[in-house]
This record gives sequence, C-alpha cells and structure tokens, in this order.
Amino acid sequence: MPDELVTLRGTCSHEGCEVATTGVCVRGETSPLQCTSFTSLKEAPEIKAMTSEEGGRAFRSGIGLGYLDAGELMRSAPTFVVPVVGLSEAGKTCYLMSLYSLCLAGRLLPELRFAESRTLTGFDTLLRGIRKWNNGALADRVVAHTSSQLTGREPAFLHLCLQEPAEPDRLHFLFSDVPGEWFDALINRPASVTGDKLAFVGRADAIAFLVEGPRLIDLNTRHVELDNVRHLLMRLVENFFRKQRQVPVAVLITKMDDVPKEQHEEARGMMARECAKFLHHWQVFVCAAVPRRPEVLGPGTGVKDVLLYIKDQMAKSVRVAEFEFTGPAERTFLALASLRGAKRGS
Ligand SMILES: Nc1nc2c(ncn2[C@@H]2O[C@H](COP(=O)(O)OP(=O)(O)O)[C@@H](O)[C@H]2O)c(=O)[nH]1
Ligand SMILES: [Mg+2]
Repeated sequence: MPDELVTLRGTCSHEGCEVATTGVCVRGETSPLQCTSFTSLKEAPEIKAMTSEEGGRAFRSGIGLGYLDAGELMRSAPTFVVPVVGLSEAGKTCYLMSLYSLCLAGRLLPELRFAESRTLTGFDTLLRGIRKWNNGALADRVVAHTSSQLTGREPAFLHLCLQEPAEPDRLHFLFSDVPGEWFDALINRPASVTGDKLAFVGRADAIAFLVEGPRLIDLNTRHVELDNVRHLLMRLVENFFRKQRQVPVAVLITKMDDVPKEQHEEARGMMARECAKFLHHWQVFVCAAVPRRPEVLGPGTGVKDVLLYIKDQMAKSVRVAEFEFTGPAERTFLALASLRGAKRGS
C-alpha cells in the first residue's frame, strides 16, 4: 500500500490547491509532502478507512470507483460500462465533467433525466476546475491531469444513473476516467496494459473514443494524429474484440471550438474514413465539451448527442450484458431492450 498517499491528511496554503480533497498537489509535486505550502495534520482514522486500498472502497485519485465498488454496483443493477478512450489531453476528463454539468442543469431532458450518482464527490472535484473560469475565459488547465501515479494500477469509474422520463428502469452507466498514458502504452507496449490496467475495455458495452480536432486539422500534427487514431483503433479491435462482437463506438472529435466551422466537415470525413476501416458500429460527433471559444461552439456541444447515441445503441443491442468485470461466465441479463418488462436474471 502506498502509505504516504493513504495516510496523508493536511491543508495547503497555495491558492487553488485542493490537495485536502483531491490528494493532488497543484504545483506538481509527486507527494504533497514535498510541497512547501502543504501542512500535514495528524493522521485521522476515518480518512484512512475511506482511502484504504485494501478495502477497495477508495475514491482513488479522489475521482471515481475502483473495481470493488463498481462490481458491487453492477451486482445490484444492470450497468453499462463505457471506457472513455483517448491519448493524454484528448479531453476525456472534460467530457465527463461536461456530461455531469448537463445532468445537473437538466440539459439531458427531455430524453433523459439525472437520477443519481455514486461518484458525486468525484464529479464535484472535477467541476471545481470549471467554476474557476475567469469571465468565461478558460485557464490553461481546467482539470488536473489524470495522474497515472495516483490512480495506481486500477481504473477509476464515474457513475451516472439516468432515467428516461416515461420508463421505470434506471440506467446505470460507468464511464472510465483513466490516464491517457495507458492508451499510449496500448499503442506501444500493449502487453503492459491489456491484461491489467485496460482489461476492463473487454467488458465494454460501448466505447467513447476521443481525438483532438485541432490536431487533425493542423497540417503539422495531422499525420501523427491520424497514425495514432489508426493504431489505437487497431489495438482496440485486436486486443478486445477479436473473440466477441464489436461494441458500438462513439467517436468524439474534441475541442472543435478551436477549429474554424468551415473545416468541421473535413475533420468529420477524416475520422469517418478511419472508422470505416476498423469498426462495425460507429458514429462521429463534433464536440466542444469545455470550449475556449464558446462563441464558436457552446459549452457541452455534442456531449448529449454522444450519450443518446450510446443509450440508443444499448436499446437496439441484442448482446447479452455481463455481470461485473468477470466476463461471459456470469451473464445474467439482456441489455437495455430486455430490461423493458423483463426482470433481471430471467
Ligand atoms: N478548446 C477546447 N479545449 C478543451 C475542450 N475540452 C478540453 N479542453 C482542453 O483540453 C485540456 C485537456 O483536457 P482533459 O479532459 O484533461 O484531457 P484528458 O487528458 O484526455 O483527460 C483541458 O485542460 C482543456 O484546457 C474543449 O471543448 N475546447
Ligand atoms: Mg484525464
């Protein structure tokens, strides 16, 4: 157990640092103890219990559920797992943050309404970043970098429970929020992550795949970006969907407020060509989750569309959803279509 992290408690005098709740030093120190602004308090037993790695109940990184808690949720209710895939800075965490703010603002209506979340603390921690906007202008970083070190070997999942107003069933979603470095490793050293850190991708019900729009459009980065997209899609298919049906993939072209509108179709076309080579069920979305230029695309552009696409695909799916992360052995209920009217396990 990384003692230093689990027993750490204290306050920081550095403006904007929320190490007390997030465990993350905004000045970039590996441990808050190395930061001169941090004052360590005596360890409190209740904090230790909350963050115990052994108990598996941790809000690891202060953000999401670990496998144990996610598993518990999945045993109690049909749950859709949606890995959010993309290299560092693609906009994964901002997408989730934006999704949560749409939930709170009732902006998923009329199709969906927000019922609950078991990761409110995690979402709120992320949202604090957004609230620090200065007159609508984004700071350089609106969310803390999703740290490999702090999230450890396990992925973190953010939970949203949504309901279609006319339907009785609640739809539970678990979105992964994992470091982009893990997907770098999937491209360059797949064996280092496929059996361990990214194994949950094999349990996906749908995938959200993110690529940075401005990097697709900029001729200096386009080649590298398209190469990354191809490699990442290829690895996903090879490593997780060779022996089972491919799941639907929502492809998000992010930060499109930074791309002139005349070039949006060009970006969409580029991604559509790549998707057609590797994927069976996919749709491309132009997004601006947390725009720097809200006058070009408003906050949350594309975010709801992606969620509705995923939800609709679940409704169409005849695929058998699985219980927990354990794979086919414990298949218990059909996907969304069968939730209607059918009791779980029947
Ligand atoms: N212009 C623009 N920038 C964005 C948008 N969403 C995210 N970003 C920027 O991209 C950076 C990286 O986003 P983040 O969600 O941390 O990426 P992650 O590494 O994939 O989780 C953020 O700090 C934002 O400044 C967007 O919609 N528009
Ligand atoms: Mg992140």
